[in-house]
Amino acid sequence: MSEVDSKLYAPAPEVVQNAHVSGMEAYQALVAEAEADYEGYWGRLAREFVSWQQPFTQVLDSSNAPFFKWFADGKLNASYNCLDRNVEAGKGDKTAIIFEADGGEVTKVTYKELLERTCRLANALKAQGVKKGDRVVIYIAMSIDGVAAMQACARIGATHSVVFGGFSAQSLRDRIEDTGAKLIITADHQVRGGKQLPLKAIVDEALALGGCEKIEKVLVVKRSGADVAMTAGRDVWMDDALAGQDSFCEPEWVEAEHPLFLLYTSGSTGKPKGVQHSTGGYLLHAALTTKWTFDLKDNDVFWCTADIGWVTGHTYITYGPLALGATEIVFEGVPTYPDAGRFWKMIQDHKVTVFYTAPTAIRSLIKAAESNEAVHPKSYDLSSLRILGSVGEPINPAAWEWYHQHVGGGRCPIVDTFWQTETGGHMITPLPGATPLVPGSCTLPFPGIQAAVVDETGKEVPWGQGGILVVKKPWPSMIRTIWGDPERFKKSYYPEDFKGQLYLAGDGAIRDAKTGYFTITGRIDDVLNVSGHRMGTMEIESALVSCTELVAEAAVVGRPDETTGEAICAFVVLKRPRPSGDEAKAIAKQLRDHIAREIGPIAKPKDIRFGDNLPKTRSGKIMRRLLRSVAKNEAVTQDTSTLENPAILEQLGQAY
Ligand code: 6R9
Repeated sequence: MSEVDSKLYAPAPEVVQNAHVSGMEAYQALVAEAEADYEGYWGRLAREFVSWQQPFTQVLDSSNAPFFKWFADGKLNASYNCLDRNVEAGKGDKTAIIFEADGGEVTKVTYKELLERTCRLANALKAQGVKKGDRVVIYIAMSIDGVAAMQACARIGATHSVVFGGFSAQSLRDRIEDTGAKLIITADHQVRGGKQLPLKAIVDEALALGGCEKIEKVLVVKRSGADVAMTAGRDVWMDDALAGQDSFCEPEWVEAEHPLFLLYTSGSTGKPKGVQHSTGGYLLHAALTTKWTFDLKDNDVFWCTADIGWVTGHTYITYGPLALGATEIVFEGVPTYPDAGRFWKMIQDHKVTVFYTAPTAIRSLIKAAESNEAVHPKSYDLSSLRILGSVGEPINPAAWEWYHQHVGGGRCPIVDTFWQTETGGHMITPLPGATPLVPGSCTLPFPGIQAAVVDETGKEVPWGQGGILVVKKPWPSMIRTIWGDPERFKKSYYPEDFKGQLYLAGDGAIRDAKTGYFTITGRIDDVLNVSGHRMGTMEIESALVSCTELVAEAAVVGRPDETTGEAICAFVVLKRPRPSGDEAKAIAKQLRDHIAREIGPIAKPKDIRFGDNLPKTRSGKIMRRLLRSVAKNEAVTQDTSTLENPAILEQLGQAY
């Protein structure tokens, strides 16, 4: 066997046999079908996977490219597809969600109950004045209410924008303002890792910052029951809003292109982008990829550990599994509470069959398991598991092998799914009953997705040569635009360099010379991936310089980190003399706290280095490549002859 072959994990015959996409021939046949008749392929699947109130007559409309439209004259409702349709199919008493709270209490809801809860919430939203086309911001932790809130918005044609509960008041404010939302759904608190953290108080703070004058109402779910301030006329307890509401709400039939949600993500400039998704095309890909990538069957117990504040939680918690009528876990807490065996215990308790998590979680659990046998997966019965998934960042082969052996017992295929907020669902991923796996590679495009690796001119490079990852054809669940900024959408994703013909993912990739398998080599723009969270370096830089009493100038780069994938390193020039020792430590803490307030704790730099200046070329450009070497504690090998002030390199050697 060659080097490459020895690393291949072919799917076991019993996995292939029962799979929805069974064997490589079946995969190839789908790829060929899409190639032969692209629109025919997507049209067929759209009819199979989505229930339309009014059928579409045209699959793809490219007349205003790159603002593509899919199934444009079709009408549907996403919540009808996720709830009513399952009840009508006789699944009313099937468990839709198994919710496990931080403290371990378990609540289950059936499809019938989730439909009723969603309908009452939808009626409550209407009673508060929310109409089709309005935006609703959701700032809440992992909960049945969170899922129901998203579904309720979809039901009445309101566009939801979920803001991750770890974002600060400032970030929340920026998003509320950008969406022009009318109403916010939040909770009094969130509970994570045994700690009670504020949500409502942060909403109050965000609204007090100004710019959110369009907000009329704030609906507050009771989670902690502790006292929170309520502003008369604006804030309403969810229980009061729900009281007396009917348990059925007629779905609002919307056009396929109607914006289902906006989700903010980081780009290479300072301002987060409001990624706009459609209803029809998005729902199709959510359902389709959930079924094929996870080979999901009716008796599966599916668990995606992502937060609904991120796209993974949208597609693989709120929409995909429910559209298929599956049973899924929603988990409020964190993987390390009460101990680092929490995931394994939950898999054991709920007999989870398909488990989807992030490499950063796996890496931190490996560390914990290695030093404490009690939290090692082998101390739990994980025999229910059938398929494992990974998402958010590259999974390093060592973590892959551990996940495969210790969590999957050597028998569960791992689907390493590459995709983005902008793509709506999986783009490059193995299919468990078809694709032979290679640790560290996301393998091959999902059938119908035409991914390629190109050079700067847009020409495909030979296999074995690294380049820029692009998608050659539009696909149903693609980003429709950046909310309020169509020009930025075009520039970011369909750049002139590629004559506006190729979707630019923002990642580098290389295809294996023999198999053509894709390996993602990381972002090619100024976006960092820390624990699977996307952050723009510019965003963090602006947060730093907004600390005007302290900071004169700042530059942020990433460096590799064993646990979090990448770590944030900030280089800072202060408005006062360069500090050292305890003073530097104290200022570093002050800056981290400032960033936590501006963006959220996830954006706190791991290293802060102080200099009298930043290394710049004579024309005044910050030498970021050089900063990356410094951040890695590497010897600087770059040419520093153009450096304005070589002495500062030494100053930057110390990280706080
Ligand atoms: C779903 C999600 C997108 C960026 C993406 C890439 C990285 C995601 C990956 C992966 C390697 C994988 N990424 N999955 N890199 N292998 N399987 O994570 O969306 O938060 O928008 O991040 O994450 O760099 O461009 P999002």
